[in-house]
Amino acid sequence: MSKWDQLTKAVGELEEKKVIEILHKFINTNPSYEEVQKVIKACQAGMIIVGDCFEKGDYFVGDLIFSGELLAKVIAIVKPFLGNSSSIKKGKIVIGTVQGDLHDIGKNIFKSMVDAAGFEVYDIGIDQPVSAFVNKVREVQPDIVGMSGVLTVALEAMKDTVDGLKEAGLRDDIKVILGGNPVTKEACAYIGGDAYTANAAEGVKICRSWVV
Ligand code: B12
Repeated sequence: MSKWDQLTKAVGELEEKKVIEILHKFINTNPSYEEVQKVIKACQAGMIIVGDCFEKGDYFVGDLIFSGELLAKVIAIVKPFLGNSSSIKKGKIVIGTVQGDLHDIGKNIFKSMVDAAGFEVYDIGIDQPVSAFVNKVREVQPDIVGMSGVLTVALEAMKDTVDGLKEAGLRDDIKVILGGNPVTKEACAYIGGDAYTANAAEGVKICRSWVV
């Protein structure tokens, strides 16, 4: 089994000791940005196993909470290897998890990466109503708005948020990127986003392409 499969399995089985052991060995190799992406991918796959076990009734909400804490530790360990935040900022981005959704691990990963890529990041947090996005966009006039959501119901909240930005007359001045597993091509078109992804590194590439 490859080390990435081992990591996926250890995250899926909530084996904290094993996860931390694999990561400590990994960071001792002074990993590149691309290698850190492999860690994130492996952990994301592990979290899908956690979600599947929860759906089957083998794991409970307490296990979801534990998996969230475990992934936060993983991100703290690999964050120094995601690159240095550049002092010359390339663009502004407002990010947040939409109303009704409390998940923020993916958002926080994207935040760390887009910050390291040189963006000025304004993170408004989780479970954010339309008004919070609208107010922040009015205040900081970003180039991009990033919305995160992993619950199916987040899709409607994303649509409401994009509609709210339209009603406030702000939509035409910004690009909107949607992040999270439930966002498909069709969902993105329905919501009115400019792009979508379930991969933070791809999200960073898209954002970069918008501000060059
Ligand atoms: C951990 C977890 C929790 C934790 C979250 C802790 C935290 N601080 O975030 C807690 C315990 C709070 C939780 C609660 C619940 N959860 Co939960 N949870 C999960 C779990 C296991 C992992 C999510 C995760 O962090 N994945 C890892 C990250 C890295 O992946 P990611 O979020 O997709 O992010 C990546 C990309 O999508 C992208 N990205 C993310 N955001 C953004 C934003 C932008 C702008 C960009 C560009 C990119 C980007 O970048 C990331 C890295 O590549 C998932 C299982 C799954 N399959 O996802 C269930 C899951 C999402 N939860 C689920 C459920 C049902 C719940 C609860 C309703 C459970 C309950 N009965 O209380 C509550 C809902 C609370 C709420 N209102 O939000 C379901 C959702 C089902 C559905 N279709 O809606 C899932 C799918 C589990 C399942 N299979 O049943 N959960």
